[in-house]
Amino acid sequence: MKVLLIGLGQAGGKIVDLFIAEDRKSHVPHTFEAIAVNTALSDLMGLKYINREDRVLLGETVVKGHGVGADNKLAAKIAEEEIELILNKVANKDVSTIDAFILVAALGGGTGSGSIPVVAKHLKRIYDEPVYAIGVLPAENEGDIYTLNAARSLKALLPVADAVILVDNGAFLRPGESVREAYERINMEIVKRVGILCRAGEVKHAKVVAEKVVDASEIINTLKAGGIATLGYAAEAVKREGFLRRLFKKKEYDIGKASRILSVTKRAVKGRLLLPCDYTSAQKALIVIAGPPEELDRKGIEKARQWLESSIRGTEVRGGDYPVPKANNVACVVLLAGITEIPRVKKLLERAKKVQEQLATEAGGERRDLDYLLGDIESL
Ligand SMILES: Nc1nc2c(ncn2[C@@H]2O[C@H](COP(=O)(O)OP(=O)(O)OP(=O)(O)O)[C@@H](O)[C@H]2O)c(=O)[nH]1
Ligand SMILES: [Mg+2]
Repeated sequence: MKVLLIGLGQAGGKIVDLFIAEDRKSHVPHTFEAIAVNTALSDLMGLKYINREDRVLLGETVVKGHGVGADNKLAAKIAEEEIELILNKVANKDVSTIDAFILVAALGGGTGSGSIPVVAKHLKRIYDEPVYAIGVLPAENEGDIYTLNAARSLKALLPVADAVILVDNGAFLRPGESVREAYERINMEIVKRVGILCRAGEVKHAKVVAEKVVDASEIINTLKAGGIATLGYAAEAVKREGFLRRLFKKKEYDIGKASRILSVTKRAVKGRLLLPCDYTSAQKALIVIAGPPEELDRKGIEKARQWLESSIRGTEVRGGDYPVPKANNVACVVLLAGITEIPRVKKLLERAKKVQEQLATEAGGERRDLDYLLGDIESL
């Protein structure tokens, strides 16, 4: 699936920059094009792989290139007023060759959080291609304002994006580690998973051919579930068996291959998802098995697909393979779409509601105090 990525804010820009770095290393023809948007000049300057002419500085006259300081309402206003700057950059890309847009931002900050729903809305207005979002939620220990920002942004984003792939910054923390220390690892998890998913259908130009290609329509149809989606991943090392051994012990070898695919799929779903949630509440799903072509057993993929189909609420599970010659592991990426049972998001929204009420009483309280005091003052 050919994708135009738009990284918004600091985290969004960094993640998209990593997408491009990995994409340019891959043996598969380029899958991603990218644009970066920010209100902070230094963040844009810090990017390494996104072309300079594909970087957009917003709100220059308002915040003078210094960022919006976690004020996502201000960021939304600036994005709305200066949307043409972004749309012009998009128009400079050859949109007719892309299958989808993916907007990437941390939802807890200011610039990315505030601008992502605005950009999604305008892209939907102009283009027929689906508009997806990757939204990074703050970890629980990141503070009230980030929680409120994320809740507001999610509320605005869900009705306009075709699907929102959520990532929890807290999901990948090791004991005693700060979120900042984990950024690189989290960003790599996102890029690896989404990269495999999108690249899987693009190998058709290479020497090897997938048995069951995961083309753009498979991903798009899965994400038609709408709402919230997430991704699972697991991998298992493979021992390269010699040709003769494979030939003479074919049956045994095939059973081993099929059961490996099933077990790696189960681990991808039940292990660490980008967003912890109850996977059985998914409405649709897509399984991609990547690895050396001789390991991608058709029956194994079918078994894995049937297992997931019988495990989730919905009934539509797709499956395909992504041959990677000389790979030393079999990896599985699972896209779970239309998920509804997400305690992490429920908790975030409940906390955001409390924070909002607290802020309102503080503001209300101040107003009452002044009114009360003014009542004692004689007017002119
Ligand atoms: N996963 C991940 N999260 C990040 C990264 N950098 C920042 N964050 C998280 O992103 C949130 C803050 O959003 P930023 O992207 O820094 O903010 P911004 O969009 O640039 O907005 P302003 O700086 O307020 O203008 C917090 O939850 C951070 O923990 C990163 O590289 N990776
Ligand atoms: Mg910033």
